[in-house]
Amino acid sequence: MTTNRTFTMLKPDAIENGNMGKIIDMILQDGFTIKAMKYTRLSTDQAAAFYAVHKERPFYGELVEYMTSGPIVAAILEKEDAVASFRKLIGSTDPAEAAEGTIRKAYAESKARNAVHGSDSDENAAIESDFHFNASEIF
Ligand code: FUP
Repeated sequence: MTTNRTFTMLKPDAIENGNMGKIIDMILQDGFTIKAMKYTRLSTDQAAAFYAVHKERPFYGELVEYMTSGPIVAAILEKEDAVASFRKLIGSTDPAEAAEGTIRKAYAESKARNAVHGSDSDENAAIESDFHFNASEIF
């Protein structure tokens, strides 16, 4: 079953490079509405838990270190077929492979510093949203 919500984070490189506003604008222009949004910084425990699925991958340590290196923006987004639609908008993990017009094509630096996260399934979108937001923070 597909739902109409997904979860995103604008990663430390996006904030550091001053691309926060431009990326949020691309998201809104693509037809998403914002259900929840938070400017925050992940602790090492939070980042390790969020990326636990990648624990065995060689880049896990660096990924956790990078994701805690500066503030991020976490958000819940709504649109029809949100997960697939947002994955299309952000583009491939590797910016060298990301299609023209995608957020990663425009703003990602590398596979690690790739500007934005997008949930890869409805199930993970719900888990990741719950990880960052209480029911009272979602509108
Ligand atoms: P994506 O779903 O497109 O964010 O990509 P993956 O699930 O494959 O990877 C999760 C995160 O791991 C990426 F956002 C960035 C990081 N990563 C690396 O740091 N190096 C890699 O070679 C691949 C992924």
